[in-house]
Amino acid sequence: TGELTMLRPQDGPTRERRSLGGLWKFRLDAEGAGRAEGWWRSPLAAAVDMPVPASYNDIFPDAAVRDHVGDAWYQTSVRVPARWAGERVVLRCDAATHRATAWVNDTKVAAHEGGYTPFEADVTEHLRPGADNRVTIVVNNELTWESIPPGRIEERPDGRRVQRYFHDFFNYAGLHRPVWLYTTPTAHISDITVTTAFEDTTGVVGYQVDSTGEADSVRIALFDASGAEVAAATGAAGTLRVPDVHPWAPGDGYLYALEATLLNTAGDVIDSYRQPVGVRTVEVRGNQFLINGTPFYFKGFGKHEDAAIRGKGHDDVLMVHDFALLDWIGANSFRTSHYPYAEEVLDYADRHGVVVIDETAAVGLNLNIGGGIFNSGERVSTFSPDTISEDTQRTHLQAIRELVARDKNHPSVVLWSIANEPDHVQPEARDYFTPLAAEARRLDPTRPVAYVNALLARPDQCQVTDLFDVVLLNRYYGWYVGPGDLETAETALEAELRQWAEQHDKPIVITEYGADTYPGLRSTVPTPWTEEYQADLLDVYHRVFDRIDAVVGEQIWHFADFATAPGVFRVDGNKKGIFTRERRPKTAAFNLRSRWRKAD
Ligand code: BDP
Repeated sequence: TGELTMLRPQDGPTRERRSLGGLWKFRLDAEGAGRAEGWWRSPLAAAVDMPVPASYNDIFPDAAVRDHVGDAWYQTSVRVPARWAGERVVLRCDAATHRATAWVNDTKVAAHEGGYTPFEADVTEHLRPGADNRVTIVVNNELTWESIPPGRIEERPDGRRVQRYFHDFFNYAGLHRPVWLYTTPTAHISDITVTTAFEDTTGVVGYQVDSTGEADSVRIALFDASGAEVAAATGAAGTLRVPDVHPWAPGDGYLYALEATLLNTAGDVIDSYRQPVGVRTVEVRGNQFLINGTPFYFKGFGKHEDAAIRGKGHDDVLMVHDFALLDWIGANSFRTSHYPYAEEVLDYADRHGVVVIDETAAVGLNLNIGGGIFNSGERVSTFSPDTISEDTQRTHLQAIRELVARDKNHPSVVLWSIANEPDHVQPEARDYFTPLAAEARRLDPTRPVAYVNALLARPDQCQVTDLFDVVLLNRYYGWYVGPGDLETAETALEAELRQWAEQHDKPIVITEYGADTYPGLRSTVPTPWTEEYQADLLDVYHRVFDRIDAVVGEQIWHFADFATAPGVFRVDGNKKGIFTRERRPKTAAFNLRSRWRKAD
């Protein structure tokens, strides 16, 4: 504890939030002039309006904005109430992709690496309550061998810099999630950690409250969903017992609220924070995945934060609609492929009993997928001092720390996925992943840890499976392997899954399988890209899954069509969605709905 504190801003008796959402001034800076010239020191010149939150790429009909590589400046002017004087004031950015530096007026207050986790800075000394203040954030979207995800920048003969990357979704950038100013008292609660267990029908809630500054005592109260107090305690760490507890369970997002109050010697309230708590357990036993001691079967999708125009910008409209579609189709879970999603999404999953596999942004750590680097046929070593190296590993470790620090209290999160389809065949993979898996376990002993295995590695070739608790497999028989031939796909898939089940006594979740499908394209005979082919392929996989006990989940690739970098394999993006990018169903959606909604 105390390593990274990421308590979400909230309103309360001792705290106040101000969202900085809206239109900011915006300016691209491919040459990097702004840092040298000190653009934060004055109103941003030659700026356009840019909505926050949103990706900036698709807002203008302009390839220079869409394909920009380098710095992009955001600036807003803000007045906060004069009564904020005397409070501690914090600037928090929920996500700036992929890295950012922030200034309040003339002072640099924060710098952060990683595009999908929050950062914040105490700006009490720099923000003048009641007056005008400039908040400037420069966001940089470059992907390198040291970033997570990795990438490399190529220079064209005309001097243009082009970003290349090894993952299959568009490199959207910008201020993707809310930016906040918020207050806390000077002495304040800085972090809360909650763990939950059962003793028969009693819920056991372990808690730890970290605080900074002078405070005499901590009072804890736990309220049920009706607001009735069901348990209380004093002290910064301890255990609460809830007789006849209402568990959090898939499909039943029951939440308690743990209220932590800091008190001074006179018994006055100094700070107060409410942390939602779902009482549930997660356990891997043999080849089963147990939630609250009951075998759980994952039904759902790999998703993306992706939509027309706004790109990866968080949007409550889209979020609620996507969850409604998950419910409509009978899904009970999803994976946050391939990066941590907005905290709003996890809150929603908590409240609605949707199960989440929570993934870091470590995607594309494999230089030999798709015929070598950028289909050149060139074989490269993924792990080397010049490619994925100790520097990458250091960034990756930090990404895991930030993910766990941010998401540890979400009952919906049942499994950490620390990477998607890394190179796990080269022997160096073991050295690379051993410390990462160990750190994830050290940070959170309450959840299993996994990584996602790509189609190239059979169980006897993979170097790292034994480091993890659950086998997550992405498989594309009938698509990348043997397109059009579903008979062979069925035999090959079954043979491989049986091999996994024999060699590892672990639960298997198929975290990707599917087929690109152009909506409206139909055929009477098996034809890749048609709606029928997608539906038939999924049926084949489902028949196989149903025959293998160790398979405890199916998450289709993908929930909805999404944007990618251009390529001959992509038709205006990846079309493996069961829904189009506008969230219209393809034929397979109805088959899935009847499979997933029928009583278990
Ligand atoms: C898998 C990746 C995923 C891709 C998918 C595909 O994990 O990000 O979008 O393939 O090719 O290898 O559709």
